[in-house]
Amino acid sequence: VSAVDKLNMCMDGKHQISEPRPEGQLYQQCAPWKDNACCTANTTEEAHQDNSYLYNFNWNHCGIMSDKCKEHFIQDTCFYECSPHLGPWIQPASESWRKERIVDVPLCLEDCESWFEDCKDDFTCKENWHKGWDWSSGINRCPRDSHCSRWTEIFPSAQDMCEKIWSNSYKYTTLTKDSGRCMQMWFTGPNPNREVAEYYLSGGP
Ligand code: FOL
Repeated sequence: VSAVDKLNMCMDGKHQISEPRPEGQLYQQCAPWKDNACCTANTTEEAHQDNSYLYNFNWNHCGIMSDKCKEHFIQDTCFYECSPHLGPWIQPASESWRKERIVDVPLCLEDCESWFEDCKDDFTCKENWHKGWDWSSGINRCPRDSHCSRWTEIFPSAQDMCEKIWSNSYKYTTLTKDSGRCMQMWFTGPNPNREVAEYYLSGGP
């Protein structure tokens, strides 16, 4: 993949399309990606559902997840499924359900901190949400060797949460949105992440 393509490409995941394209009908929180996206309208509608067919993932594995917390997981799903500017961080994956993954995407401070703030009164039983669930009922439940704990017992800091929850998809940074050096999960208007990808492709810091 050339440097130019790396600026505008889709990862070979479970639901991403092969090439980014405009998709006018992206649902609610995923609408910011409508001008150029790796997701379909259907995927974005599913991203807003509990236990969606995307991964049959159960956010409510330790009681009902609060709406304010869930909003960030929906935004993370939009970012993960729709982003066309993740090229610099795409790596081969060893899971059965995807060929490629993202590693160490530098997430803007505000996005990680607000995610943690809005989830810190919720509960979970696992630090890594990619692996080790009990899937016997069709959706993920806490495995037998675990129990539901306060969010902050599992994730002592925003950094722990952002980095560990999806097996280092994200790297915690102290870079703020105005730096142009970190990726934004939450944005309005034109996608600010293209120039961030450009910066890291041209050598980075
Ligand atoms: N968001 C971000 N930012 N990065 C991601 O990598 C990401 N991945 C998902 C959703 N949002 C993301 C997908 N989530 C399983 C669990 C979670 C999941 C996808 C699949 C799952 O089936 N886990 C099995 C192991 C399957 C395997 O590795 O073959 C398990 O043991 O629980």
